[in-house]
Amino acid sequence: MFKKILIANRGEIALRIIRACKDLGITSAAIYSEADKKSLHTRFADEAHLIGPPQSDKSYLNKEKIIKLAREIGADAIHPGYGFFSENADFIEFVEKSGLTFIGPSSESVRMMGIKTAARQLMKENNVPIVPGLTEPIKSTIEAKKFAKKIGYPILLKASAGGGGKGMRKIAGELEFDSAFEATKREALKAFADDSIYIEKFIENPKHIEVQVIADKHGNYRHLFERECSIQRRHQKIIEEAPSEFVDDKTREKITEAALNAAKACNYFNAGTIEFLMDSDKSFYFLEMNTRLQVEHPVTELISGIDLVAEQISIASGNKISFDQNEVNISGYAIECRIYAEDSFNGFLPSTGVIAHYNQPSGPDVRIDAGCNAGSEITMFYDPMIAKLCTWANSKQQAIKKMLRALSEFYISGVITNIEFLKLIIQHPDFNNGTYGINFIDSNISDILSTAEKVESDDKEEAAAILAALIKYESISNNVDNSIKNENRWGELNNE
Ligand code: MV4
Repeated sequence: MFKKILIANRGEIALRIIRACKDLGITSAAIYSEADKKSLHTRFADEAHLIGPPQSDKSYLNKEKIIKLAREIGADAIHPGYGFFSENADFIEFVEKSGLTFIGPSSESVRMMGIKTAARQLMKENNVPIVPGLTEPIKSTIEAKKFAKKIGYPILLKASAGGGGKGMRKIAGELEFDSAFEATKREALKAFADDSIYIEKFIENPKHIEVQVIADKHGNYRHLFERECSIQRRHQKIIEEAPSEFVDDKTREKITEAALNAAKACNYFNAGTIEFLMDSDKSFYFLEMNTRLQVEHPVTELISGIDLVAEQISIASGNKISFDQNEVNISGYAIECRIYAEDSFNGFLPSTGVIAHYNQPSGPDVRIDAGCNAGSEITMFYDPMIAKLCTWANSKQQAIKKMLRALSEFYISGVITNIEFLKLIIQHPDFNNGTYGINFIDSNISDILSTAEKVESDDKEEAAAILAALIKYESISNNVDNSIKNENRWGELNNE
């Protein structure tokens, strides 16, 4: 096992990795930028090393400096977390050549999954269903138009080197083809320095279902079931669940088998996720593979009882996976809400500033992964996620109830958060029914925002009525009325 791990990340995920290191008896070494001198990850790690200025490219993305530091401090391995270097094949290769261990897949596996057309071809050859479409970049627009007609409009043009929503364009019919083709090519060249594009059939409002896999360096592969990640806005996930109530046992059997085939096809080791689109008839199609630990991994940990980060570290050091497939079962239901510093009711504008007060929920079946507390600053330099709040219960309905309870216990001042917006989403009838696809937020935004206005005006009326009642009451007695109905009284308690 490793003696010391350098954590090439910040925020909540750096803390998550520090905790796993402590549990395993491994020394944790944090790196931090000048903006993170007082951050939790800097304080909680066994040791912390200043890496550079606040800008990511000068600190958390300074490849040479990070590897040099790892050598100097005698680290045996580097954990990249998510984002930053986690899926950068050049960085991984650099780590491999330096003699250190990268806690993640090989640079080769990451490269194989990086080019979408090649990944689709590989999946096709390995019994993983792909969205109908091309597995090679378009060479001739005449041929491409013939192909589009054959599979039927609408279609999507996608950048071969793309992913995560960039370099993608919908075409409703042949008339739009030429201009869309040129525009997507330009975009792809600009974003990925590669103008190869290909065609997929457009799937209307599918679900986004992903499967967690894990593999060791001895050829053992396991899956840890699926996550439902359809509640998103502009490719930013907001709420994730495990398992998906939409996935029945038969479909689960098929989709997890497909995911294992995908991992085997690229000789994968460590933790990874296979993303699928799922149609209303439960047919599913490979979308892409995320060759890293994901933000939403806690919901999988909650339903499986497996510590994914500890397992990642153990596998990277050469151990076999610690469990058999038949030893893991789905236990209960978990939901994750991402708490962002943003003004959801005002164009989702990011909200920067210093967090003045911070109280986080706790109690039975609540898990918090937070990177901030009182005094932390939300800056433009990094992701505005404040915390991940998960609840666990025997059923989705109970998990939602616990989530509402927990969300109401949050008290954050100094920055605006999306907590009220999250409460509205989880109370929406469609969220409760499970009948939603990736368009859920966009399609229901006016509905959700108007509910917020209604709640607010009800509150005002109610507040006025309570005040009137109080005045009347106080004129008779000096007793303090403790019966004010207010689900969050932090403001009062802090005399704000
Ligand atoms: C699609 C699609 C519909 N049909 N492909 C967006 C991100 C990129 N990874 C793939 N994406 C999509 N590909 C076909 N053939 C719809 C999306 C999509 C999406 C997918 C997953 C999660 C959120 C999404 C939001 C918008 C569009």
